[in-house]
Amino acid sequence: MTGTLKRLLTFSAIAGMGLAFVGSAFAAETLDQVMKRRGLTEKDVLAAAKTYTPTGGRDEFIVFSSGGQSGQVLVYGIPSMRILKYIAVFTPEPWQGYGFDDESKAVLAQGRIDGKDINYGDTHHPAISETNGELDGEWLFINDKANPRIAVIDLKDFETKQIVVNPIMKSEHGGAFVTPNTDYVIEATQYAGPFTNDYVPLSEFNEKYRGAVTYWKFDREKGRIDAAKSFSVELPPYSQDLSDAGKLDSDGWSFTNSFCTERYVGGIESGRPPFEAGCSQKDTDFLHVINWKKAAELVAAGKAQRINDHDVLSIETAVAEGILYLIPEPKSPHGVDVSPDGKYIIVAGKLDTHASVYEFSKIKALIDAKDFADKDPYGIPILDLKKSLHTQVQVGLGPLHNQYDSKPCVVYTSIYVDSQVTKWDYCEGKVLDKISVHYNIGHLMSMEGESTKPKGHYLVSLNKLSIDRFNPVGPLHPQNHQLIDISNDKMELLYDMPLPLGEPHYATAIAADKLQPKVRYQTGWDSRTDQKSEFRTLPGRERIERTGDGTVHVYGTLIRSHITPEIIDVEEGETVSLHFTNVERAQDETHGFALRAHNVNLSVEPGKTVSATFKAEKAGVYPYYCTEFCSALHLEMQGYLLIRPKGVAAEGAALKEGQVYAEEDYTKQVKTNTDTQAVIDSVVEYITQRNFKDFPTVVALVEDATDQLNFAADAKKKMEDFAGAKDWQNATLWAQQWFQYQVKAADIGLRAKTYLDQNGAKVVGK
Ligand code: K7E
Ligand code: CUA
Repeated sequence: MTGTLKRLLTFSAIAGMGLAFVGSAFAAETLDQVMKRRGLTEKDVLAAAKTYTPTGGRDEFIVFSSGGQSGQVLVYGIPSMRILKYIAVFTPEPWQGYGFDDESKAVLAQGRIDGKDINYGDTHHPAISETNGELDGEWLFINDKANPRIAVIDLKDFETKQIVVNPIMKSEHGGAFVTPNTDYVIEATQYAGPFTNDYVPLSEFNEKYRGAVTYWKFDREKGRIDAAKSFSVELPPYSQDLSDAGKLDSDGWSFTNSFCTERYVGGIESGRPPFEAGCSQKDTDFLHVINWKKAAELVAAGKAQRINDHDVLSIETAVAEGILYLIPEPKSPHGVDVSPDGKYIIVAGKLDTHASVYEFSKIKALIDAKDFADKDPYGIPILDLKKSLHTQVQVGLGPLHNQYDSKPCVVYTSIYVDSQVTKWDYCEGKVLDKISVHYNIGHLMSMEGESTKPKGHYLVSLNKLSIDRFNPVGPLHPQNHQLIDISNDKMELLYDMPLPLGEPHYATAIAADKLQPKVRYQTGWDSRTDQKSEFRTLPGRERIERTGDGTVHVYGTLIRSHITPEIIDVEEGETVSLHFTNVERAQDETHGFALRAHNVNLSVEPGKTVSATFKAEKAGVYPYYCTEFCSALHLEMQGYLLIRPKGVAAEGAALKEGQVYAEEDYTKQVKTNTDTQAVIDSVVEYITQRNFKDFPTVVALVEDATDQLNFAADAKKKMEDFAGAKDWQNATLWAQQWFQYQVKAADIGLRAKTYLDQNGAKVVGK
């Protein structure tokens, strides 16, 4: 048996016995001793038991959190609070090759504004796609407040597929929120601006600055937003804020609140009282109530205006057709959240201690009876506040957002100024419980709490400040997400998680079993367009082609442990277009590709094809290598890009290394390989005698091992040819290459064998 294999086999045997030795050599601490040493109370230990997830364990819920101004989405598990991934969305991110390969650059380019790259986003509100008001786990949407944009993320591979730029807004906030069947993704303005892209002086604020709600049409079959079928409803310049779509009883309607309906424009530099003073003069702002279903029909009937190549229903049309209404809401509101049954709409006002519960049936009755209290300066009917309300409840100082429990009538409201979460009953109108959080909570999130079927169990408090909660890391502190147990009458704080990237605003959680992401791509896949890549290639078909326009296309492959081609030879001034396909079929065998001085850094997951195009501007030597530690010979996964000065001829493979190997080296290596093959054969026999086809994981491993053995056969053939010509140097090198493939096949085979052993495979055919 060869050394390497012996090591692999012995290793697995020892790993199996390992546990038996623990405990005898050292006297382990008891739970009591650990509690004493670390100063833990019984309550702490109980909280730990509720969150601790043993190795290999899984979480019940998966959270998608906004990454704030990092322009990314953070993914973590509940109850463990372990971070699983950052999804690159509006910001280049090297680990995922996002913004470094041609395919993802094309996605980022969709988000350009006035032709300019915008390399960050201020993400606020992620939304998971819904079917009949329930989260379905297929798609994720997130907004960019700073540069009004919405991104589409596919939850099959957790990759950003599309970015759309709002055609009329200059600022936004109230997105992304989906309608109950994800027909539309809602995006509402924040700071008003002119719809056109030219200069409009602030003296024309009331006349020419506008807010809007955009309803982005989502084409589920294509998995993309269809900009041509999307539309907006024009609104007054009222600083619209968050939105929510109606559901069940209120399906077809959407709700958007606002602040600064004073339409105040600050200017402290010229002696005017600032925005913050002028924007809080009135006691109430406006909740906007919009019939989006009817709005879509009006647009289809040609009642919209075209502005910047986009359909916009004017305020005038919206009022005339009866699809737009206003209701006063207490001072400077923030969150607006429709109850799971769609019957109530809860609004929390930052400068009011109350949460207001509006009742949709009352709103609808007032609209049907045309019972209006007033009109705003733009002619929009205003419904009476009292007549629209179910109740108002004093919940604390600075209420912001609301999330629903699985128990009927129970809602949680974040209380910013008091740094608390208030649990209350919105049917009866009474407070049930309060808990302190650390500190200054913004949003809060319950499990599927925005859907028609909230799941209860947990709540996360997304705090704006962490102050003294963690080890200090300088003036810029991490954010603090606090996990709270809500399964009992009293809320219990379980865990603090520092989030070291951006300021997350909202987050959304879904039952983990609703997500079914894939483990690999179909070979040769362009993951950004979700089609076979025209640049894919297969092992053995790697090639370098020059096209008439001076472009050198490199069609390469990546597999443990080499990059093909290993030498890329071009002339100064040529354009180089690299295309690499990861031809692994194994799980988690990603290869990277980093090239010096060209800003090329690729992540090529199994099956994926990615490209990088650049100009070979400066003659020189540029090493490249794989950035993922993918196998024992990962460091040898390397190559050179040679950029020759103009007119200098390529050298070819006229390398002059020394003659190292003689015939006895060759014979020795062949003997090793033959012994190794016997071991592989025994593993193969072990696997094939069992019902391995019942285990998809093992089937994938077997495919992967088969690939490696096919490569081995190819190397063996080359070895034999050189041996026939008595070229012992090259014959021995190919014998060693054959051995490399064998080692990889054996490694995979052993993984498959272990899996079968641990998962109760049965012997078949005997
Ligand atoms: Cu910060 Cu929803 Cu943008 Cu509130 S938002 S906190
Ligand atoms: Cu591939 Cu390292």
